[in-house]
Formats: sequence, structure tokens, C-alpha cells
Amino acid sequence: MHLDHAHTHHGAVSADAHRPDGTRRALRIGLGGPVGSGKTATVAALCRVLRDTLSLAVVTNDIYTREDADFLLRNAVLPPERIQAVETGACPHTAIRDDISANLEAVEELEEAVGPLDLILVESGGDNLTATFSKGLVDAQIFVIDVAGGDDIPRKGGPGVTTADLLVVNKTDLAPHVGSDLERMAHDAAAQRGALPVAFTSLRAENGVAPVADWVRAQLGAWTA
Ligand SMILES: Nc1nc2c(ncn2[C@@H]2O[C@H](COP(=O)(O)OP(=O)(O)OP(=O)(O)O)[C@@H](O)[C@H]2O)c(=O)[nH]1
Ligand SMILES: [Mg+2]
Repeated sequence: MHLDHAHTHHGAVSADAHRPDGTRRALRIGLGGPVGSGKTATVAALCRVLRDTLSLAVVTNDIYTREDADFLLRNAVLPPERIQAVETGACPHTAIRDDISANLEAVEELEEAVGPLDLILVESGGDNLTATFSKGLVDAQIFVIDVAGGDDIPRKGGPGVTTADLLVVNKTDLAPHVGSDLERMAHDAAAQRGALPVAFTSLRAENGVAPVADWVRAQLGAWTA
């Protein structure tokens, strides 16, 4: 059963686009996907290209540690007060889908502390192909897979691959080394997703995050319109 606590949790912000004081809240974008696909690397790269023009913050979810938040801090992608870590315990998907209260608290605290914010990125703990975000937590979601996980992943489908607002196929630089067929991945992804967009990225390349950054800017344009 999927429970969206956004409207019932005490003190939580709702999916409403405005804060209690009437100002527009930040657009919230979730990043999910299998372990090691490049979620944190994507968040870091997005922060670097967007931070000069937008007011940004990040929430990370880790199972038992603050590993991802510490990576972002070490790499100074944002000032420390703009990065919040949530420790989820054993089931990463629970904290982004079923009991989202800790994440809602984190985004609310960030807006209080460093707001007004344009954008909050929420990184899920690495999970499997079924992990998706509650619509009470994020306004749009990115699902990050990578070519090294096997080029049959788009064909296998699952809610992340089929329904995410943006599917990112990362680590294209590794495709020749692991024998992944990018054209096949693109074809299978299109078959699963219809008109929903897919971005192929290599974060090893200069400005490799550009297609994702462009998509985020377009989402923000629609949000503030
Ligand atoms: N070759 C290559 N390596 C990448 C790319 N993107 C990320 N990596 C590497 O892949 C590893 C995992 O990346 P992360 O960003 O930590 O992955 P994640 O999805 O956040 O992992 P979890 O949070 O543990 O689920 C790191 O060593 C990254 O440097 C890429 O485009 N190409
Ligand atoms: Mg990570």
C-alpha cells in the first residue's frame, strides 16, 4: 500500500505550491535509481552548473550513513547549511514513498534556514528498479540508471524506468568497456516511456550534466510561470 502523508503529517508542507506565508516554495526534484548509478555525481554536477543563477539546496537519503551528504560537503558543491542528510534505515524507498515525514521535515527546515529557495534536489538512497517518490514529497522525479548495470534495464521496465519524468542513462563513457548498446537502450527506453524524455550522460565529460541541467531549468520555468 502506498500512503502519501503530505496532507496528514503534522507540520509537514503539502504538495501545494505555496508556503503558509503565501510565498512560492521551492520546486522539489527527486533523484532515484539503483545503487551506484551516479545519483550523487549528478546532484554534484547540477549544483555546480546551477548554483550561480539559482538558490539551491540538497537533501540526501542514506541507509545507515551520511556518505552522500559528506561527499557533497567535501566537494563544496554548496555551502554546508544548504545540505541536509536523512538516515533512512533498511528500506530506502520507504522514506521517499511511504513515510516521507523525515524528508518533508528536511525540505521544510532548509527553506526556513536558507530560503527563499528556487530548487531543492532530494537524492534517494540507492535501491532497485521499483523505487519511486511520493508526489507529496517531490514535484518531479529523475530516475538514474547507468550503462554498466546492463543494457537490458530499459527493456525490463519497472516504475522508475517507465514513469519517471526524466530517465537518465549515465556513464555512457563506459559503454564500449562493458559492451552496452546505447542505441538499443534508447530504443527500449522510448518503447517503455512513450513521449517521456531520456537523457544520456557521462559525468566524466566536460559539462556532461548539461542535458539534465537543461531539463531542470525547463521544469523551473514551468513551475514559476
Ligand atoms: N565512468 C563514470 N563513472 C561515473 C559516472 N558518474 C558517476 N560515476 C562514478 O560512479 C560511482 C558511483 O557514483 P555515485 O554518484 O556515488 O552513485 P549513487 O547513485 O549516488 O550511489 P548510491 O548513493 O550509493 O546509490 C562513483 O565512483 C562515481 O564517480 C560517469 O558518468 N562515468
Ligand atoms: Mg549517492
